[in-house]
Amino acid sequence: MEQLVAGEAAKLLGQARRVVIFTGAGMSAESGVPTFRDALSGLWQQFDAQALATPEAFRADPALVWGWYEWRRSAVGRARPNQGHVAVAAIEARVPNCVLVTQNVDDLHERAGSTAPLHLHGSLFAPRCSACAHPAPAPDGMAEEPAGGRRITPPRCTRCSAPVRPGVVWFGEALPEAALSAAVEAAATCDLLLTVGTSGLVYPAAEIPQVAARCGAAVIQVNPEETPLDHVADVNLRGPAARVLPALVE
Ligand code: BV8
Ligand code: ZN
Repeated sequence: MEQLVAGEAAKLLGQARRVVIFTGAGMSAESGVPTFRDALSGLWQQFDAQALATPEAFRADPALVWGWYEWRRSAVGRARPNQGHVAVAAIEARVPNCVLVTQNVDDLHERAGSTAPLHLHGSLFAPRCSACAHPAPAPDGMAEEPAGGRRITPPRCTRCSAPVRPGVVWFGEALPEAALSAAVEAAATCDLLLTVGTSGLVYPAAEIPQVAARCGAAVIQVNPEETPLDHVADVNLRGPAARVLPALVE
């Protein structure tokens, strides 16, 4: 059954002229980067990601939140793009009009050769001032994962000396307008959307595959687990991205 379904997906992909690839944290799981939920296993499990990934948490304890993001940034720095990221870049190179939209804040798509992913939730590599938004350099060196968690006092803005914050979109914050409208426009005009490694729980990003389906595109989902997007997808490929995606571009 699985072979048949993958063959159907590869055929749909081969016929598509305008493709959107929509990725979530599961895309980076096989690179050893914890997905959002399991970013809290071990060291951080006493925290709720949704509680840490908020402006309120940063205001209350900037060193705790900055330390968490520095730990995640160092995990990404030690990781390598997996075969799924490489397959995504191969699809982008092959399809005449292909837009990559990612919820991920890592740089693994770029390191696998994707040239212009739309980052709906920002990036671990674009810190900025929490007051005047002046861009700040991502500190070099890696915050190793020390036992028992680690507060790291955030650097100060060189322009107004307010604390520097991670360049990600926190819960309760608006997504970057340009990236979101470009992603919606691409989803509304594509003929196929490939959604990979997302639970489809976080809005408004989770709207993207639904916009594509409503506008008549074929939707293929790659995920080892069931998600709310099962009902949106025409083809559900039940498996990990680094195994399933390369088979689509053979
Ligand atoms: C907004 C950056 C309005 C930070 C992220 C109630 C209260 C408050 C808010 C809300 C509410 N109800 C709804 C909301 C809105 C809220 C929301 O959607 N909440 C959810 C939880 C219900 N959304 C927001 O707050 C957004 N902003 O609405 O603003 C507004 C408008 C105007 C003006 C002002 C305000 C902002 C949302 C962005 C949050 N930031 N990331 C950071 O990274 O720290 S989202 C974060 O969680 C990740 O980016 C990820 O996308 C998302 C989910 O995390 P995960 O579950 O890990 O990842 P994912 O969902 O992708 O799931 C992993 C999947 O991979 C699983 O399905 C798994 O099966 C699969 N998988 C595992 N291994 C593999 C695999 N797949 C393939 N291969 C594998 N090997
Ligand atoms: Zn500043």
